[in-house]
Amino acid sequence: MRRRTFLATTAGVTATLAGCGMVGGSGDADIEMAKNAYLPETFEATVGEPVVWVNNGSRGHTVTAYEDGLPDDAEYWASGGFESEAAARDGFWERGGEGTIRSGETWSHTFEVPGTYAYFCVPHERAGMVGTVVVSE
Ligand SMILES: [Cu+2]
Repeated sequence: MRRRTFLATTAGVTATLAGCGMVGGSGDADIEMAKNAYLPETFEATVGEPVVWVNNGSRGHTVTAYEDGLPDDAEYWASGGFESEAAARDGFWERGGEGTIRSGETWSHTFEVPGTYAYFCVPHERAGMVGTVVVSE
């Protein structure tokens, strides 16, 4: 198992080192992205522990917070590090897919404020690719 994790990590390094949130292989992931869905659609997380998404599909996906789907006092969060939902949408559609987590890549985010977080995939929102993270202490 450790060997498999190591190989998966090595394969992804060159493609993802420039972005933030690079973590280990897909065996470490909490939420899978494939076929225009997040699995599980609702994930229960803990404050201070990273939540890891992996793209096991062939298309690129994003993990993008709904600005009106954040607990009070929580910061905006999205793959690509955008500061607002509008910036994330523009980054994807106007600037060549910024924020994309490509096939085989992982991305992680650590939640510091408990509560319910709603998020979506920019290119596949209309196909129903939405998810929820419920964070508790
Ligand atoms: Cu998607």
